Amino acid sequence: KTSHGSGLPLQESSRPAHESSGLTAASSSADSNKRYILAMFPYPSGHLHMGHVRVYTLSDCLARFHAMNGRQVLHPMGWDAFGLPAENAAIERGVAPGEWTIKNIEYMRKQLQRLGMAFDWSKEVTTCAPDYYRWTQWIFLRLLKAGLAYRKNAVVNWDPVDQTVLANEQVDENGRSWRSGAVVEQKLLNQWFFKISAFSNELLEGLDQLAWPESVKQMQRNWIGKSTGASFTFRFASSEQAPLQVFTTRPDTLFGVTFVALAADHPVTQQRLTELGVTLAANTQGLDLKLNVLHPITGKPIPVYYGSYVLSDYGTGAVMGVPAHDERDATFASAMSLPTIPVIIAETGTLENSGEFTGLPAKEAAAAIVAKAETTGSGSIRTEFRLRDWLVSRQRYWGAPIPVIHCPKCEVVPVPEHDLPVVLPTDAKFSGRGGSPLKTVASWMHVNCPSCGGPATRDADTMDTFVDSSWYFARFTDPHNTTAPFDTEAANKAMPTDIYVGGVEHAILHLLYARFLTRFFVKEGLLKKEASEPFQRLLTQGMVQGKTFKSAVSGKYLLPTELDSEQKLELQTGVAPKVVYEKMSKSKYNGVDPQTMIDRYGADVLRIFTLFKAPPEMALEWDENAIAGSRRWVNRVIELVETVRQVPREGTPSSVSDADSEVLDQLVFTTNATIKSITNSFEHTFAFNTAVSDLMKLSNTIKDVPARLHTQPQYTHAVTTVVQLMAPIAPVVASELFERLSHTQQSAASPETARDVFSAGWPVANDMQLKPKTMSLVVQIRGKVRLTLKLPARLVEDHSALKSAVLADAQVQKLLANAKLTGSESFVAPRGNLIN
Ligand code: ANZ
Ligand code: ZN
Repeated sequence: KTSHGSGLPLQESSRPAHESSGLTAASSSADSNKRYILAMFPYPSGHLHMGHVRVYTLSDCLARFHAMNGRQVLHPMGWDAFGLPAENAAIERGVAPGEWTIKNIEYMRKQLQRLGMAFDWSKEVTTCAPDYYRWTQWIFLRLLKAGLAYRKNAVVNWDPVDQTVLANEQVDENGRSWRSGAVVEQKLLNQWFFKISAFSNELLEGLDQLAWPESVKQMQRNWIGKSTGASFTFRFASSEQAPLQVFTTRPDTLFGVTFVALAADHPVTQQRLTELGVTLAANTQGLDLKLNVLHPITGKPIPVYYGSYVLSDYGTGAVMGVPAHDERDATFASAMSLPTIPVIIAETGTLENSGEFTGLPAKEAAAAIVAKAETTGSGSIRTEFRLRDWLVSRQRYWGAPIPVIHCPKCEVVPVPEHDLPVVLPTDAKFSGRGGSPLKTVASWMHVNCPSCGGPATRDADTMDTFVDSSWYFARFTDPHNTTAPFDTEAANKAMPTDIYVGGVEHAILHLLYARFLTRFFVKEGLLKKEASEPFQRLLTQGMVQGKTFKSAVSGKYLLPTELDSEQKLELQTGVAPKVVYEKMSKSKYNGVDPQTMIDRYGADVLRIFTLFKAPPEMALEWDENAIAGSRRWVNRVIELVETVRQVPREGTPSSVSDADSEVLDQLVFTTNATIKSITNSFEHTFAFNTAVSDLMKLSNTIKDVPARLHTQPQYTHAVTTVVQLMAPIAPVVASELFERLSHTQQSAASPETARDVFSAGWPVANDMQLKPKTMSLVVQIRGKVRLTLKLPARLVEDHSALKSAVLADAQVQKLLANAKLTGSESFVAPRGNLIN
């Protein structure tokens, strides 16, 4: 079947691989038997890239493995279909974003099918479809009702070229937009936020129980950023004005405070600027606000400043300045000519200049100072989180419209649930400038207020596409529900996902947002508590890197046409180029198109190579020359199957010699050991690269079995096992070969019991046969290898019996004829253990 692109001389298989996987033929419906295997769904950019091939090969292998083990597998696929590129295509080429997206989806779906991916396409979801984003909007309204969606004026990163708000992580360290490269400006806009900060602690503590890479958990912890410290109250000396609260992680330095600094939008800053009649310039580092507050313990007057280094949305937007022990405070103090009071002696770590606390070790002093302040109501222990609320408004067209209406009388009015979805109009104008394109569609913008019936307008912004991808895994459990985002019972059965496979670039935001919405669902009673963490186990696949050639002379990236035919020399200079592996990109001429690879080698070989070349978490250096090895292995397995098919069909196995039975014992041992190790790789370690190499080794062992033994059941069992074990990795080849085997009498794959390789089940290792019956013992005498003895393997456990057996051997006795044994001779057993 050419559509599988296996490129191998195989007969047509009766069923396409993605249908014959048996993924729906689960043997039990017990919850513990379910496996929800999810790969991060792709953005439909146009065609698959190598990263997609890698991630979906991983999830597909896992899904097929678990299905073969009789588990109820959910392995769905969908499309993260809203987002900027569709809109840019509209701007640049005048194609409607919806049309562009659908066309890409059609093409990429075909590509995935050609790769032999066993996705359950009946569960496909597309986030830009109204029947999906209807529920994204519904979730927005639930958050709004729960007080977890709110609007506020916020300083946002504004890309003056793309005319859009950027997330912090879309601004590089030089303050430029990741996309347009423009210098990002600060702008004040009224925006919608999701109150993820209300879940800071839960999101932090939930990490501990997860089987995720430690590095990813640490990134999340840092992002959430828990700080423990204290809050102190600095009262105003002269007025009844509300006192200043500061947050500090260093209460031990309280006696070293020489000023308090406030953020620009702190109410006290704003009020004083008005009173003083001054405005802040963008480069004002600090300003004396000509106010004093009182030290919470000593009552000493402390001056209050505006400080540009104080963040408005962290802690209380106010800092107690301790120039002696904090660098930023020191810089500020020297710029403002403020004094410095050292309070901790560097050598001893004890306090000085700190009244009754002088002499205490800093740690003790911190607790004592907070306790003292507590007695006068001017301080307490406090925890702060760095995690900011999630800004979800986007001044973009291709996203889920924010389902609220702005009424001059009633203000913000939620769109009534029965009016959902708020469908995107198809006649928006795209210029790429001037804010939200939805504003250009007057007929869509103007509506009657659902509350008072008067004239009102829709919210012209759409939601961040991260909202769409923060709940798709729940929708997959019940994708066609028209009355709810998902049925609670259905979701409770399938959730949480057991294995989530995806790129480490989503280690922070996507995973955090998804964890947040999941916890919200639990809070709303839409999901059971046990599903609070949506992703139990995370497998982050490494990047696929391309081979780049850099000129050793100019340092420029070289095109293949700039190299000689063997890619050894740069044509122009005659000098060997530098070869490095780097992230695939157009500018580096190192991209590899999966489609070309499928056409050239077939999907199965591509899958095998992807798994074999590197452990899943590591970078994969794409080297087309190395693919030949994977192809050779597939051909070898085909040959092995032929050896089984060609044996005469009649006759019971004739009796075998001792030497032959030893070969068969060894074969049985290797077969069982391979089942065991591959099962372990698939189930626990995800070491797919070693799984493939173990299978290659077993194939080699089988190849060495002499032809006279090809009729033996141990032989056909070994060959059949290779085919079964390779099925999750190379489904098309395995299906075909299994079918061929089932037509031979000797095969363990009896046609009555097994329809195809995927319903035949996963091979089970026979523990009894996991130990070889015989072993090879290398005998050295005075450091020289003299001979190899075959002895019963059980002797390994009985050293003195082993020694006697060796000494009893006729050849050994001959060799030792003239020797006098001292009793300290060494015996080297098969696995290297030394026996004296
Ligand atoms: C006094 C002090 C003395 C501080 C010292 C540090 C060292 P983390 O660990 O990140 O939580 N701070 C508090 N609010 C701030 C704001 N809105 N903008 C800028 N800085 C702020 O940092 C907590 C520390 O950062 C606090 O502890 C405070 O300075 C400062 F030797 O208080 B510290
Ligand atoms: Zn109204």
